[in-house]
Amino acid sequence: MGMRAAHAGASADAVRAARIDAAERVAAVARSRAVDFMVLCGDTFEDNQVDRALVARVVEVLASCRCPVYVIPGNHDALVAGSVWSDASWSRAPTVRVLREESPVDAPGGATLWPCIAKARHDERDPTAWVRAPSDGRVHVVLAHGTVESVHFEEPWYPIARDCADRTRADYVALGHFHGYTGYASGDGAVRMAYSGTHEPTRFGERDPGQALVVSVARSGDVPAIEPVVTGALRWVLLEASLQELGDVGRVRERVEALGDGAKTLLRLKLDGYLRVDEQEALVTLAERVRAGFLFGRVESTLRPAPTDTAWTRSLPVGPVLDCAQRLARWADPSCVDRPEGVSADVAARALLELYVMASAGD
Ligand SMILES: [Mn+2]
Repeated sequence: MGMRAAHAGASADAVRAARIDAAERVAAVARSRAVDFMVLCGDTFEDNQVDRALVARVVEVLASCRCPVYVIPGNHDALVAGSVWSDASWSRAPTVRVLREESPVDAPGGATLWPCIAKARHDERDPTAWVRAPSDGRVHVVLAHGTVESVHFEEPWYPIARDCADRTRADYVALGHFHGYTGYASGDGAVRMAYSGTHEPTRFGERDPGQALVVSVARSGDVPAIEPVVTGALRWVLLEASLQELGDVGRVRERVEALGDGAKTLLRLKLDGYLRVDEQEALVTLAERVRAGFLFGRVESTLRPAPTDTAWTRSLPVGPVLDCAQRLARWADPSCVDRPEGVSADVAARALLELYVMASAGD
């Protein structure tokens, strides 16, 4: 919450509002499933400078869950002096509890929580190192924020070992930091550790964001049942296409149209390759469609103009490549009368453009 969403341009307000709406859907899931409790595993907020009115609003949403809610600080909203966690609104919501110490906490349903607290933006230590759950029949749940080892992240801090669930003997390790739902198998193949991902997608290129996880552990030692529930509303779509052949603009247009209603979709269309003169108008129309038909739409183009005549063939080295280009150019001329059987002017023109693409690659 509180992301500036500068990457969403004029749609930033809508993107921020969607995150509150999605939080309300998370609370609705907690109510409808009558869960024992809910956990938020860090980076609830973009940073510790977010508007305190937003903090109060988030507390209000969490208080509407009708179950205890346990929250740990993450590296974006680390437990430091003057952090979001010092806001008075937390103390006004008795069912919402910010965990500030590394010590086990009893939760409803016979669970024991092991909160691993981020106290700085960066840390090179495994935040779960202190946890070792006893075999006492309770359901042990580790709450941690960090980077599971050997996974690439932009923010590779707070390393968490892949065998964390085995080592800590936890029934479940609830993770925050990564934006997409990702589970990790224990030594016996059962998944006892997972990132829920963010409740609402955040940016282009994410995998499986926009969900909450409903996790059920009937008894200590049982394999957790993990059910992802969709809570996000906006789609962030990155479409990439390389234009090479006549008709490619139309094919890209079909992919754009296949996205359907654009009111909840942010679209980045990346184009490279070659644009033919006879498709320039179609491209302009497509770009207008992308800009006007979506909540956010942007075309990023490194298209180069395809040749309008065959003058470029004169720069080819003498030999088979030049011979080939000259022959194709002659066949591509609609008035040519000696094309081999099965070769149309259009096929020859396409082949000539492909030769142009190859000959000019790396220019
Ligand atoms: Mn983080």
